[in-house]
Amino acid sequence: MAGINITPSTNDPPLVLIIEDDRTTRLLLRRAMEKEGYRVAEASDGEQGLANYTRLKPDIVLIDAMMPVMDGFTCCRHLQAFGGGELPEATIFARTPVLMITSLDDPESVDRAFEVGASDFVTKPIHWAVLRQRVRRLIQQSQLYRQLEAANRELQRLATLDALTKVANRRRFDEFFQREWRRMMREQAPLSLILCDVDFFKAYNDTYGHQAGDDCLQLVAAAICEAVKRPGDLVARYGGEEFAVILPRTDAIGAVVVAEEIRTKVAGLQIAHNSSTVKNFVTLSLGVACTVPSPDSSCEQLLEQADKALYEAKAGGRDRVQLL
Ligand code: GH3
Ligand code: MG
Ligand code: MG
Ligand code: MG
Repeated sequence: MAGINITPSTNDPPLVLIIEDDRTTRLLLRRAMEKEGYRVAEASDGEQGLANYTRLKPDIVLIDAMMPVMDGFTCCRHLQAFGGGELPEATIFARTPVLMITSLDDPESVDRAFEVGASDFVTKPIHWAVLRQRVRRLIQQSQLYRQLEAANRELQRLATLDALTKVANRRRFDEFFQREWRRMMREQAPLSLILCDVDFFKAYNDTYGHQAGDDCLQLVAAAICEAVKRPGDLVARYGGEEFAVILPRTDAIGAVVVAEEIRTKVAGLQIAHNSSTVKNFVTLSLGVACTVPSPDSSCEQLLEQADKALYEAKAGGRDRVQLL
């Protein structure tokens, strides 16, 4: 997974929160955990345990089942609620693990412990080797799960970006376009699309080389992003030297204003282009289309319309915005 950098949020040893009303047991638990190299926090009943949990965000909770004020089962149920309430079974590993300490002569409490969301249990009198191993395994599991989640989020982010220009890629464009099409249909609001194409880009590559061409595309993409300001808009690399901009809730007049702003920004970069026959710097041609989506039209039609507008902008002399 080259290029994906997942670092743990902290290098501190894991923090164990011990919630236990019996002082002696609490002390023994603390010693055992400190011997393993963990940091330890304590609480002597469920209520205090909840307060410490939210304040300290421990990596694991050891909780006694039988306690005054609030027992371990009730406390455990509340702890799960902090992890996102009614989570599906599959996300159980996403929560902070809770190890319940039950009485050996009380087999029903084991069932109850799992019912309220405990990750595992040990029995009293405590078998210290068993406790150590279970704590170690639960911490490892939850750390691994978090790393996987972070890697997954990073992969998803990378999968939607164009590697060269860092704007959205074609796949993200398609997804976004269809979603906004449906949303604007529900809202009966206009959806605008701008297609931007670099003028005489083949000649640019031939004159200045492919590397300069790549650099140019990066600058153009950044300039387009500068001109597109609303957080609900999307700038994407549509392919090669073409970029697409999706503007939800924007009418044709608004879209033309944005397109002009893009054209001006890119021209303003003043990237020398001596093989261009329109200007001696890099310019864009832009096709704009707008519609209020309806069930008897399609997003493909809007795309075709923008493409046609772009063609007309090219035919009309390039370095211009054309609305269709
Ligand atoms: P027009 O004004 O009609 O748009 O002419 P054009 O030369 O820009 O259009 P054409 O489609 O003939 O050429 C597009 C060029 O864009 C050809 C291709 O090599 C270049 N290109 C596409 N993707 C990339 C890229 O990622 N990097 C570089 N350097 N060039 C690219
Ligand atoms: Mg107790
Ligand atoms: Mg093109
Ligand atoms: Mg071109």
